[in-house]
Amino acid sequence: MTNDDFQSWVQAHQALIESALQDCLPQPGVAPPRLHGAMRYAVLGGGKRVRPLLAYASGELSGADLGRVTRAACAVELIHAYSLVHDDLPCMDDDVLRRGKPTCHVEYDEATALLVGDSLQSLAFEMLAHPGLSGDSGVQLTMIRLLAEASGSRGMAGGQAIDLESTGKTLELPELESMHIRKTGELIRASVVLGARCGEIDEAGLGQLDRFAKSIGLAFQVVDDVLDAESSTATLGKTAGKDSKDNKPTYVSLLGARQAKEMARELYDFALSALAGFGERADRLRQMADFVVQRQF
Ligand code: GRG
Repeated sequence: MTNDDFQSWVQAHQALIESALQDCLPQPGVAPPRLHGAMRYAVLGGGKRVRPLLAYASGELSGADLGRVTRAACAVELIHAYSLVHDDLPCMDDDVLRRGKPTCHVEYDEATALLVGDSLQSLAFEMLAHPGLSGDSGVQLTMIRLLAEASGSRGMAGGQAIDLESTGKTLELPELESMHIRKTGELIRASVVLGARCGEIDEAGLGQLDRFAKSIGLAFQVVDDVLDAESSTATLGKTAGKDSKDNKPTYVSLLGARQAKEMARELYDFALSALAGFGERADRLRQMADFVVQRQF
């Protein structure tokens, strides 16, 4: 598969997820119109859609039906969008720019942004509980539980709690890693596993994918820290340099930029080694691993 082929695959699947998100979000005319308008503002027309793309890539590996993967991909992207809206609130990261436009609470108001996050979270589980998601209700329940665990207090929300507590403190590398495995890694892991679960995959295969996803999830965060330190607000579409301004421990503050980049490379190699047994079926996931570590925003 060439790089051109990958670029067209990314664009086609970004268009597919955009259209599915357009359809699953309530229309702005539906009551209450302000909340529904704000939900659409927070989700549509922005973002790289890394998590849906990972779900599609692992769905290709397991021979999954595209419609099923699209539902699972919507669920993870809705959870991600909710987390960004809440993360930007004044009581958390207090940011005014996201995906190149004013954050949800700036464009609307804080109460609306809070409800946007709540409602996106509920909609995510509605998508996953859809009767068309899986032919096997046991597998579907497993998928619902997986997303609940990945996004809840033992996963993303828990990671965010540790992040808030650690501002201004010095963390050791294992503590930083444990925070990011929860805050960023768990949802990335869920994206990969949910995509694969939409098709046929055995336990051994799931184990390999899990190893891949853990490494690539952490690599994603290391790259995020490097970009925050080295890139511009215009390129990122969000406020650059915020981590050091807010005195947050990051891979760059702990290791320096050069070593952080080396760490991302090691995690990338580790992720690829986890895919070794899959042969060509995992080529999209390999390309997604490149995409994650080479991204510029
Ligand atoms: C509020 C429960 C709760 C959780 C918030 C994910 C998160 C936890 C906060 C986001 C803040 C942040 C910068 C996290 C680091 C990595 C990350 C998730 C970056 C944003 O994800 P991208 O780059 O964003 O995939 P786009 O806009 O492309 O979707």
